[in-house]
Amino acid sequence: MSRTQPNIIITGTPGVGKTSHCELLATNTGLKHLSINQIVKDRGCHDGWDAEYKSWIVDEDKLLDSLEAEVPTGGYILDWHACDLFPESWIDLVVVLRTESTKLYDRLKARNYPEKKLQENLDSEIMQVLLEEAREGFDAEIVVQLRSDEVSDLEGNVERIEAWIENWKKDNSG
Ligand code: DAT
Repeated sequence: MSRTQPNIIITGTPGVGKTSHCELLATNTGLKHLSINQIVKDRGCHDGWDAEYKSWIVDEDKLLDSLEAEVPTGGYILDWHACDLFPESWIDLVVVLRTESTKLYDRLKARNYPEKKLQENLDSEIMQVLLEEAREGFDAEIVVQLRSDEVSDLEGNVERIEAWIENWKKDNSG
């Protein structure tokens, strides 16, 4: 399906700043912020609650079925700590946010993450698991890695993505 507006995934380890980036980007561009966490919860795309990890056990088939009618039409910012389940044909840009581990530790600690979940997420960031997942799932030219250590990074990243969107629209008009 051809789109008049692009679809963008903003991904990365929990705490790197996905929500903050998506909200600012949605405000500045009018693209719609889709919090996949919220959708999983609101639309029941899960097999229950994992009490140890304090997170939903996602049913990926249900989730994709639920997104199929809206996302391929374009204009969405998908906000999630995974990206390889989304069909390549839906996606125009994958942004992987990265945060220095001591800063990420502080952000997750402030969220009262259980110790095991906190450590696993820190390891995942250090091992750049999400970056590898993005590179395996999508063409190298649509995957970008951006730093999200400081508030000024957030502002700069959003400006950069806005410029990318304008270019995409020019390249894909008519
Ligand atoms: P995520 O959606 O990836 O879990 P978030 O947007 O909720 O992350 O951000 C987690 C916390 O870190 C929140 O208190 C805002 C803060 N934060 C996010 N990006 C930041 C940045 N680039 N610089 C400083 N703080 C940031």
